[in-house]
Amino acid sequence: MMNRISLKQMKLYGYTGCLSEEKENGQFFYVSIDMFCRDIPGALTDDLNDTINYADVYEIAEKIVEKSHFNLIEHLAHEIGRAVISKYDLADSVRVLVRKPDAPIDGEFDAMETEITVSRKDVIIGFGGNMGDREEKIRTALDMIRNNHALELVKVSSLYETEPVGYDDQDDFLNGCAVIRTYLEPLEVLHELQRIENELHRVRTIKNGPRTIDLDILMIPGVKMDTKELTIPHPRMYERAFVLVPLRELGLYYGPIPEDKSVKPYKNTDVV
Ligand code: PH2
Ligand code: MG
Ligand code: MG
Repeated sequence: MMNRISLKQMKLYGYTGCLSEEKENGQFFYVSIDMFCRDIPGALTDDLNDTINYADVYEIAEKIVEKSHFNLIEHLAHEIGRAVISKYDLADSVRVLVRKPDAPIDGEFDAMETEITVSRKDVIIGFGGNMGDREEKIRTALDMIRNNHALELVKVSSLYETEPVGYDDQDDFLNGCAVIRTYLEPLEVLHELQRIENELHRVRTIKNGPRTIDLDILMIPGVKMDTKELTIPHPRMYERAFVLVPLRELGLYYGPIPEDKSVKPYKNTDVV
């Protein structure tokens, strides 16, 4: 069950609209925000620090509406939702309604209106590497995820020593998987993970060959996609024991596990 904190029909002056006249003269917008939270500790403690202060949310919305000159009310609503959810970890999803009662259109109407929701999702990732100090690379990559304001590292499996898959003539890998919670879109998460790989000086010369660190999106509950840049679920995950064994440990996989390559618990279990 979800709890909710809402701001209803804030009357704010802004400059969003496709017509140049709208961008120049501006008009009134009515903005409503619903913040859905699994838990609002302040409901129990009666402490303002244990909730989302709606006065602060009002200011965020006011600033964005007054300063922006977007074309679309959808984008305006999305920017407000993003700003709010990124500031308040307590919010699992944020729904933003933007109404434009004076849209410059001939005819009679109550208002033009849009509703946009941004929400947090779990992103399940696999990680691994087989070059240099493997433990150190994994520890650093996980710390970089922890320190990223948009990503919350929720759970990490233990590490496994695994035989290489796809290209045999290389050292064994250290592998594991983790759950990240984030309001970012899948492609944005991918880009964050790639940035971390690059910062750790990832080198990769051959397909499936040696690498310092590999961070792959495995699955996102409720999300299926297949683009040039990103396929979810990961297209080869069900053939790979080095992915499935740590997933099973986290209670995220219950199916069969291929036995062609060995996957052994790693000696040092308190790395992560
Ligand atoms: N990654 C690959 C190819 N093969 N084998 C193991 N054991 N572990 C990996 O992480 C791995 C692999 C491509 O990403
Ligand atoms: Mg990979
Ligand atoms: Mg990869």
